[in-house]
Amino acid sequence: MNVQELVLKLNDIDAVKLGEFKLKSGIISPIYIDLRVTVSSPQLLASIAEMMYQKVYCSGTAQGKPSLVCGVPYTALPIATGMSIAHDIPMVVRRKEAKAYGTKQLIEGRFKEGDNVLVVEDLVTSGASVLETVRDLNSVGLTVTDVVVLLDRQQGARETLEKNGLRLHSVFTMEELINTLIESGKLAGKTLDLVKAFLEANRNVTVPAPAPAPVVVASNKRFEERAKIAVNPMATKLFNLMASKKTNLAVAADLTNKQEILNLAESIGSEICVLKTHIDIIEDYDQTFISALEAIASKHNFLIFEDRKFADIGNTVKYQFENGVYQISKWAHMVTVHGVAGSAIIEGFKDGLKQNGSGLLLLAQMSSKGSMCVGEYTNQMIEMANNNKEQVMGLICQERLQSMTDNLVLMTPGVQFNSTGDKMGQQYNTPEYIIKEKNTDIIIVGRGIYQNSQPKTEAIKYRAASWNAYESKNFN
Ligand code: 5BU
Repeated sequence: MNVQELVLKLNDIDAVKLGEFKLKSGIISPIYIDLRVTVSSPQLLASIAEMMYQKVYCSGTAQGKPSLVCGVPYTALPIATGMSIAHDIPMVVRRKEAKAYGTKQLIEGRFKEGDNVLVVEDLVTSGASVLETVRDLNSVGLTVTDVVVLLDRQQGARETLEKNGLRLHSVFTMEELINTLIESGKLAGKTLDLVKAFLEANRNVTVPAPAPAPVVVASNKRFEERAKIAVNPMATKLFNLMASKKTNLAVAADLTNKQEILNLAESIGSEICVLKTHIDIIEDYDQTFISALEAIASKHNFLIFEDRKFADIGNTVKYQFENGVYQISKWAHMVTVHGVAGSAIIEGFKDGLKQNGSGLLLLAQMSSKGSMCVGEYTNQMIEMANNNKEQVMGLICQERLQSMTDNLVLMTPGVQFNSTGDKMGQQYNTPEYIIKEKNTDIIIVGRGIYQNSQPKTEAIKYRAASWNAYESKNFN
């Protein structure tokens, strides 16, 4: 099959669409090539994979056969698979988002450092997506020299990739596609004028460098230093408290009777920096509980964290925070907030936070199986924290990502020495793993401590494990 025949076949299966389409870059285009439909035409798909392979290895520019081909979900994945099977080249797959749990691989498949990978994409516009793929492949030690696409939309990709040391091979360009459609009478008149004008206007789209890969990195500053950088006053207070008391253990006091919680607080208070409550699970709650808990908190020098997980519109969370039976803003030093309602939710807390100089903890990641707080959602929560430093004191997360700045306190639930999980989706990691490998600041332990027959002895063990993990890190 030659290129003209291929283009006409693609047109026949409706892969070429004319109209008004928003591209990933935000640009509105009068022509859109949707190669996803090729999965319905297996013969054509096989030919496409072969033509792309030939383009790279018969042009003489590529350096030998690659060790691996890399498919990017979704459209290019079947193409890369076809190439991999036909030429017996193993494949790796670049996930769109790293999984939050399990093996947490960004690149799936077996490979070794230094392997050369041929990146297979369906089409390129500006080259931004390809650069993201290459970045992720490089981050695990793989090298990329050649990129093959079926279609080059000729909007700057070739130049951008060249600047990044990458050779672009394309089976056909947008110009060739359009010429074939014109010659066969499938594109004419006003639509043709629109397409031509669009291509001319968007010839060179410059691409900003892709954002850094989401890697887990350690902070090189001690809590004392971070207390000085923190903007929210409660973040400063907590960093200083941890540094002076030498504990980064928080306990989740998920008991349903107020006296049981007070007993627990009294017994473990000397070991912790924070006591976390779910105030609405207490069956015999009344205001005396708060004053009793506050007295224990000031005696043992720990802060009170109400894990309310606010998630409504600003106006409603204002009521939920300041009013009702619990009047949380009056006593909680920190509360958790979901981002599903958008960043305007922060407005609902502004008055209440002033009462106590307290802070918000945004839920960037959760410990439960199948949590949807991953990928772009997590990034948005980090951004929300960075844009609201006065109100936001930290994040609830499972790992310290590069974009999490040192002013934020990072707290991690889902911690136990001896269990991998419960029957209701909770997943556990050890204190050492969370503090040393995942680089967060505070472990939150619930059942691991309050269900133990000796909560105090157990709290001492958790405290030692997480503090020693913190002390064993490298600081400036
Ligand atoms: P556990 O008994 O250690 O599993 O208790 C963990 C506590 O942390 C419990 O109060 C949860 O509500 C809380 N939690 C959590 O487990 N996972 C999360 O992602 C968030 C909070 Br956010």
